[in-house]
Amino acid sequence: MKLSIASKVLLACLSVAATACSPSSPDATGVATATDTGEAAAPPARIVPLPASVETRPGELAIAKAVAVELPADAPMATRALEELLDTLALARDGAAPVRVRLALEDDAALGEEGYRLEVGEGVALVARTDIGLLHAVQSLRQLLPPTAQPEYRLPHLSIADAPAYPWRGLSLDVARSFMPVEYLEKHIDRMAMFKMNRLHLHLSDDQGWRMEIKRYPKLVEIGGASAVKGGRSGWYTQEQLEHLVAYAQARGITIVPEIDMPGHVQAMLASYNELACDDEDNLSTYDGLEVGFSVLCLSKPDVVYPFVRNVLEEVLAVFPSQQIHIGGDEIKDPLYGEFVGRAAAMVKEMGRTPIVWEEGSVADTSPDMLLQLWNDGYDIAPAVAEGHPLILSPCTYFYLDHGNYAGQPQTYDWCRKEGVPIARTYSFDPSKFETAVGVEAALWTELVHDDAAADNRLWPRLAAVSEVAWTPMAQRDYAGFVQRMGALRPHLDAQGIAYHPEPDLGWE
Ligand code: TNX
Repeated sequence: MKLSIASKVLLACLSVAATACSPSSPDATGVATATDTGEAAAPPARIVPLPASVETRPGELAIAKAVAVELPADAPMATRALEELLDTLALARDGAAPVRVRLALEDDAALGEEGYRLEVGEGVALVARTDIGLLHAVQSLRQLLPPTAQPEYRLPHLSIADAPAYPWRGLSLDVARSFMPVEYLEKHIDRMAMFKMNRLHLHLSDDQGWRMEIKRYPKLVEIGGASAVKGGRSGWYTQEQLEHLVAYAQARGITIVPEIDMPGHVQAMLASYNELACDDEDNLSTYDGLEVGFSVLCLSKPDVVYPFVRNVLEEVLAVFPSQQIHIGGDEIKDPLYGEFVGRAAAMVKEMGRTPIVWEEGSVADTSPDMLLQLWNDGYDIAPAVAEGHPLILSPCTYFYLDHGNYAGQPQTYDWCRKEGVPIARTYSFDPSKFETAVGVEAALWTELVHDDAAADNRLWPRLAAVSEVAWTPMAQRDYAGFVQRMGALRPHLDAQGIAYHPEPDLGWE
């Protein structure tokens, strides 16, 4: 395969630590076991996603009341996470405490961009090359500890060396069909961070609603923001709220990737600004149904459509610093479709960013530095891979979380897989079959998901499986081990107030 320079650069900046992601394997179940130290033995090291290597040693470390903390000056994300952890566990910071928790940045190339080492012995040492690596180490430490304050904590003596297989570990949330409040998104970001996920893709526009304030075109939210799928929530975000969310996510190691879906899925846009439709268009009202693929920007009016698209993108990019920007491109048949994708992608590039388009965009004539998001398992993506397009993998039979946790779950779709998408199915995906994959991304479409509890039920615990698919190489994963480790992490999900699906496979019925 020949990759263009741009594509190589993109892959290089996305692909983190594949080399550092080596290592030794855990025991057969993937669960590192604690040594038998008597009655109050430390719990086994149960971490999701499974680290590259976990070695436990005899002995354990007891911690009570306070720890001495050593922090590097320039690791704000890890520092914030550690302080939050200590607060949650009611552990004071006291330089004279017998147990020392030491976070250090070391310029060791073997650690890679996101890798870390975690040692528990006489004290606790977390080492990484970057703030993000240290943040991952803190998340692992957090999972080794209980989620709420206890009189005493016990950690098994161990060494963890870890790094992710893929740099893109994402979730796409459809806030367009049904709006999700900022407070929910904040909670959700915290939950994703616990599983070391790092991309939150917000599907900000669709036929049923437009969710981002665009100052130049206020009717987008006045009209499009007041609309939603039948039974769903309407609403929209101010640019200030989105900037707040971007910063909130950034502080937790997560990049928010915005999507404005074009040139189809645009009824909310057409209802707001009728001139974007062709003159013979007679349906210009907002839409609350479930159909897809019926609306399109009038591509034979380039003088109207392209300046509008450019102006919208300019405001989107000003709010979202993400290097990658999603411009949609799904489910539309129009003779000018390929030209539109080419021109919209070029605009994003001119603005210094990298476009993402749903798989269908592969028909457009673009350079390979455009990312494609694969969503149909059977789509012939091979030609695009041969051209060097990096892929975000979201095949619907594994990752469409609007499909049931089990076959026939009420209020779920089954168009992609009639048996639903049970957690074991999600877990079984092997991304390595796709040569140019940068990672995986699950998707929660919200035609049938209308409140926070329903979103929690569809996302959890399946999103934890997604995190492991993206983090841990296939050869090291095993479902039985995952089941055990997730079983042990249930109190952490409870402590976060997640209304998860009571998954029988995890013994959560
Ligand atoms: C397909 S995947 C869609 C969405 C729907 C979803 C429902 C994709 C790019 N388009 O518009 O919401 O199916 O499962």
